[in-house]
Amino acid sequence: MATGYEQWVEMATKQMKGKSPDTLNWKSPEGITVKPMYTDEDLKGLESLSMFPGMAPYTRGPMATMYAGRPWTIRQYAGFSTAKASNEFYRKNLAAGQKGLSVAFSLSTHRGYDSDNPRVAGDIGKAGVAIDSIEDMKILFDGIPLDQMSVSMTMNGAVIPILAMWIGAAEEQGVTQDQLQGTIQNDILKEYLTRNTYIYPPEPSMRIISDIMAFCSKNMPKYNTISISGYHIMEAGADSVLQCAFTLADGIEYVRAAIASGMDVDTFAPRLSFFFGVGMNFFMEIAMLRAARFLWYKLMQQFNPKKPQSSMLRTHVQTSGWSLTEQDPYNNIIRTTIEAMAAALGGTQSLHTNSFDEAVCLPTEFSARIARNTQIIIQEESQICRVADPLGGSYYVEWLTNQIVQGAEKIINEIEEMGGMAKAIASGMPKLRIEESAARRQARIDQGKDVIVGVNKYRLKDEKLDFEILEVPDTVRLEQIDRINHIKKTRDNAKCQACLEAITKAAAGKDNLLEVAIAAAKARATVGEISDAMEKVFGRFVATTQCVSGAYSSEYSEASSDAAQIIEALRKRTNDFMAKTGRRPRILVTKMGQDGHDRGIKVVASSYADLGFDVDISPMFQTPEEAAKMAIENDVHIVGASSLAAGHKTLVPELIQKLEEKGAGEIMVVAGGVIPPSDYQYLYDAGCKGIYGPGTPITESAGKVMDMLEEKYCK
Ligand code: SCD
Repeated sequence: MATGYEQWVEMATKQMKGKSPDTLNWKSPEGITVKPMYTDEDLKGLESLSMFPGMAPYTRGPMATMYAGRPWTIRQYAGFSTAKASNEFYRKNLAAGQKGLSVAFSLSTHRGYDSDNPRVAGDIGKAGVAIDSIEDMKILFDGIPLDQMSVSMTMNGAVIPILAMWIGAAEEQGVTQDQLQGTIQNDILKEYLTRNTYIYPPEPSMRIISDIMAFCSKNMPKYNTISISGYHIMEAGADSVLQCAFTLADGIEYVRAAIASGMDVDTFAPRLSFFFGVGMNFFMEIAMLRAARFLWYKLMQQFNPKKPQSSMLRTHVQTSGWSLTEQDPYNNIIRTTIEAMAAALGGTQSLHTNSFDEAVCLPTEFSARIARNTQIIIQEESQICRVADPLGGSYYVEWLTNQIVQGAEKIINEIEEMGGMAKAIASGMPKLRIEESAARRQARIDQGKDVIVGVNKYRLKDEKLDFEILEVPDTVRLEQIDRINHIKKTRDNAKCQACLEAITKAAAGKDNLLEVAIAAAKARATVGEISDAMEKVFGRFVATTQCVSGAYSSEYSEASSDAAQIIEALRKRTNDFMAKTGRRPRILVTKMGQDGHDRGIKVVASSYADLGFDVDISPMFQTPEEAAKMAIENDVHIVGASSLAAGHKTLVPELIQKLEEKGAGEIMVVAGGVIPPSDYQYLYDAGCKGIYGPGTPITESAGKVMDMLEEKYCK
């Protein structure tokens, strides 16, 4: 008598007209082979991961009742322009059902620069709110009771001045430190890995983290001292196994640093929190969150924690910004809903849902409302909150959870053998793995193997944007500069200077940096001044740029002959160019301003190199002047400027102008990234030769670049 499974195989084979159901197996980006059907047989012999929600090993969630007792926090990440404008936005959102705040800071603030610093002229208030002093911070939270509102702040580089200003602003509101609740991102390791808003080198940066943990565990017991972030790792291109492994390995490194600084694990570990990114691979995302909780529990046991909370992974989730498309952008509402469902079914504690227009511009009030209501509707209409971990016991989900545990554990062991995550990052291993994964993904999309609706399939013939675009005016910078000048004129300068000297002394010695910075913040020292006071001792970190090779083209090795032909044709064109001109086409890819998102340029650089270009990558955070100088020194034909943080209208025209001023007007400039189509003409008028928005296949942009180069140099 055939078993149930054998009968199923027979039936499936018949339905597939004789083909084996194994032909439906799908290999995920993580390298996991997913079958079309799972049974209890698939769980045999696997480590048992699932117990009860709220109980170790927490695979099923950190709380016993999960959302049946209290749903996740609807916490939208936002901030732009001035503190006043952001404060108004927050208050409206809270009145409309948002439950917690999550502050996005200006990139200038992230990097410890005041708004009057010429390096950041193109960044002020564009991708987050500009904060220069405690006065700005007080306005940001005006009318928002900080003893009741949980506030998350995404800050890593300038974490000491910003946290100090927040604590100071709360105290001036009459709120004591022990009443404060919220989270500071404070995760510097992933900044070196992907996000790039670091200021100091790794060693003093790790000391800053330990100082914050020590201060907060003593004075702010309700405060989450770090948000160990996988989100940026995913957005940089990591698959779910890589995201899970690298994030937990970062976490372990922080635990070790805190213990090495003399803290007991149970004093700080209960207030470690996490942050994951969730994309479109629905069940994989759910399994990743479950696997991360299990693995964190398991990894933490080496430190012998006594409190259960010390090994309980609590997390915030953000839906994937990268999965949003500029083309047919209302599709993004559907994508975000699916991703939000995955986050909820994976058991997140807090959630941000992206706005549909984020591949084009900053969210408007309208798009932010839809994003927020996505969560409210799931919580209040769908009834999915009624049961804790409703997918617990699903053959497929449990099996997949186990696959991610095994895959991530392997990578974590590899990192342990290298001596931990700080050493692994220094070796470049995680960065290269992430970039390789990103380049492969791009190649799969460019070939249509991975479908993106509206981009590489079902593309609209006529794309037109029919929604409002939010633009931050350049006057924000001038307003901020006025405010800085006023503060410097009206404060007690001698007192402020003494506080800044105390910070430099603490940086060189052992005093707690946060404690001395709170005094400086209250004495009206600015973000730039407090950062500089530490920089005197710590120095500023400059990253070296590495790039993978071969990952993009290797995805084409098994590609359809059409796709392989496109690649071959482009390679032939770059070879012919060399034959005719004596040099390969040479491109400088650069990031100007303080925008740290470098996935785009890394993918472009490694793919263009695979296609036969000579590629130079500039260091991060260039001024237009520096980028122009490098282009000339490297004698490139063309510069590709990537902008994802709304600085394009200032930075790209300035680059073109600087090239002309230096007598190198023949070097062409093209731009890519998040640039609203309504700004295209402005950039063309300024002399930009091409603009390649999100979703442009590499083969398409490279083809257009070659058209221009051949026209100019080969005719
Ligand atoms: C929860 N509680 C329950 C319960 N569920 N009590 C009874 N029954 C239940 N079922 C309790 C908890 O114990 C807690 O109380 C309180 O309710 C709040 O719940 P929580 O789970 O702690 O939720 P929250 O306060 O929202 O905290 C969630 C995190 C926190 C722990 C994850 O760290 C957080 O808010 N993180 C957000 C991070 C963030 O916003 N990041 C944005 C990054 P007690 O506290 O008393 O125990 C954006 C970013 O980087 C974007 C990209 C970029 O800029 O590059």
